[in-house]
Amino acid sequence: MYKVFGAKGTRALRVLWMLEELGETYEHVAVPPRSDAVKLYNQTGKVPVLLVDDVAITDSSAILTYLADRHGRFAAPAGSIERGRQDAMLHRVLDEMDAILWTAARHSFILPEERRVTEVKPTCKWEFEKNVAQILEEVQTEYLCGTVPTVADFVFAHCCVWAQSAKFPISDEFRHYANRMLERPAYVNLTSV
Ligand SMILES: N[C@@H](CCC(=O)N[C@@H](CS)C(=O)NCC(=O)O)C(=O)O
Repeated sequence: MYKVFGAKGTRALRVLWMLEELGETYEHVAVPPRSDAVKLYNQTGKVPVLLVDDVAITDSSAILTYLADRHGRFAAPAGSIERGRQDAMLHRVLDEMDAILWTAARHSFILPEERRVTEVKPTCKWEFEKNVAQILEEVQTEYLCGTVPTVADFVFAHCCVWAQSAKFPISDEFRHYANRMLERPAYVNLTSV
C-alpha cells in the first residue's frame, strides 16, 4: 500500500500522476511542506514523501524512478544504455528546468524576505526559455527518450505546468510537446478533481 504526502500544488503531483498511470491504489495525505506529518518521515519537511509499507522514500524523481522500476513501466531496464540516457535526460530536466523554477520560487516566497533577490527572476526566465529551446531542438523523437514516455517526460511536463503558474515564458513548441503528456487521461482525471 502506498501513501503519498504532499498537496497537489507541489511536486507531489508528479507522484500522484505516476500512481494513477500505473493503476496502483494509494492514500493521499494532502499536507503542506514542513507540516508535522511530513517531518515525521522527512526531517527537511520537503514533499513529496512516499511511504512504502511504512518506509519513506523522499524526492519526486527518486520516487518516480522507484515506481517505474517496480512496476515495469516508464523506465528502461536498470543497467541498460537506454537507462543511462534516460537518467541523463532526467537530470538535465532537473538541472536546467526544475532547479531554475525552484530558484525563482525561493526568491519569490520561500526564503526569508530579507534574503530574497527579486532581480534574479528575469534571468531565471531567460535561462529557462533558452534551456527548453535547446532540449527541444536536440530531441527529435515523440518523447524525450524515444517513442514511449519515461520518468523524464513526467518531470518535463510538470515543469511546463509549474512554469505556466510562475508566469515563465512558454513557447508554442514547448506547450505542444508537454501536452502529449498533459493530455493523458491519468493526468486530466487527476487535475480535474
Ligand atoms: N528535489 C525535491 C525537492 C522537494 C521540494 O523542495 N519540495 C517543495 C514543494 S514542491 C518543498 O517541500 N518545499 C519546502 C521547503 O523547501 O522548505 C523533489 O523533487 O522532491
